[in-house]
Amino acid sequence: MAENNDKHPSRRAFLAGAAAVGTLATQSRAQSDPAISVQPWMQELGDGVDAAPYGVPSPFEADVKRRNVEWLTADPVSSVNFTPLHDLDGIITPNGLCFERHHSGVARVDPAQHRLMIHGLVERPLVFTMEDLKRFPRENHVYSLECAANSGMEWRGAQLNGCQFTHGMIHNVMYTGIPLRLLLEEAGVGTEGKWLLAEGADAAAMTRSIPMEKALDDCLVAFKMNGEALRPEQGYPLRLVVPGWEGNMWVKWLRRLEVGDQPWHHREETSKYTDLLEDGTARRFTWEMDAKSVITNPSPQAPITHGPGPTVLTGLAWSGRGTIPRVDVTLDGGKNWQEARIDGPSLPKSLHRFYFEFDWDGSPLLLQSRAHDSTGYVQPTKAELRAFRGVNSIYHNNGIQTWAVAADGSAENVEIS
Ligand SMILES: Nc1nc2c(c(=O)[nH]1)N[C@H]1C(S)=C(S)[C@@H](COP(=O)(O)O)O[C@H]1N2
Ligand SMILES: [Mo]
Repeated sequence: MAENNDKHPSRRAFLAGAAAVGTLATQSRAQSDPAISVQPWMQELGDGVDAAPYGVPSPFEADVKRRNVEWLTADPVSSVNFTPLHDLDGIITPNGLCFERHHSGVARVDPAQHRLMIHGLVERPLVFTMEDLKRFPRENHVYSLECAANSGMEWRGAQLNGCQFTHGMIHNVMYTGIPLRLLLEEAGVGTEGKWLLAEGADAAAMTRSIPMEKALDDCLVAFKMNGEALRPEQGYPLRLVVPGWEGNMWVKWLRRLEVGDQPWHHREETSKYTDLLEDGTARRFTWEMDAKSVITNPSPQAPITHGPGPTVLTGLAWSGRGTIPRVDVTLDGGKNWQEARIDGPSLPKSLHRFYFEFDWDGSPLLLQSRAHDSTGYVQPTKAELRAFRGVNSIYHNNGIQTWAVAADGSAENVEIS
């Protein structure tokens, strides 16, 4: 395949290739493709307005859906499903496709009966209704939520065949919410208030300790996602948004915030979401999500079906510490790296979309992507990660992913480094 060193080699190659598409396939279609004739849908009227007062995707897109891996968990009420990253483009995850992770199912909360309590080491314990909350100034921010267990099944080697399953515990949403700082100030947080316990109104009453510095920095108490009310699966009517930090801390169905002077050391920050190292000690409070990326097309669920010639490679990159100024891509398992083209908004702690257009010669490929974040951190190989972390971890796997593409265009999850 073509390799050269100018800054956007892929673009020139692609434009040359685009002409080839024009002369071969698309031109012969102009002579003989029966599908250019008048189709049934041109010969009858379609549905009127209001056929679907809340719109749904085309029936031809029925395969675009969240999926779970049945053997992973014993029961769907304490389980996870995965965002179909290979079917999406741009950076925003549609609400109905955001992966779900519940410890005790989706709480059925009546917003009129929902309350948010702030208590503990505060001057004035407060209880807010949803109506009260909507009188505070709001902000809109796009943030990605990644479960710390994303790619966890891949620690010891390649396992699940598809980026939906290896990387799909992530979604990227525009939240509308109230800065948590404003609510804490309203309650009067003094200097002795160093930690915050957030609790959900689900049957698990899931709780996490959050340092006050973060709570006062960029956390939101959100009630809308991508413009509409939070979906029940995502914490309707209220969820905590903890930008850049592991998904577990983003407490859904948020009902209680207790201010304290030390962390609570509950289940989700002790036996779960800590990383056991080779020497028997465990890393704790690994809140910030490290920079990571994945190629979403081609990938095992999205093989190359058009044969050799112009090919669009695309993927996602993100960092819990800032933006992604650069993504590198290799077609040959890391021998040669080229810079991908980042397209669309580059927002801190949000997904970034990258593209790499190339002329596929039909030979087998080993595809990888490597993210650089705005702090200068570079996404490690799996070997580099294991050298530091061993093989006992489940959480915080941000190693470089490899897809092997065969000559027939099919793709498979493999590990080479
Ligand atoms: N109340 C409550 N909040 C919760 C959970 C939960 O089970 N109950 N799951 C957590 C975990 S482990 C993750 S990764 C994210 C998942 O958010 P999502 O379901 O919107 O994808 O929510 C977090 N917040
Ligand atoms: Mo999670």
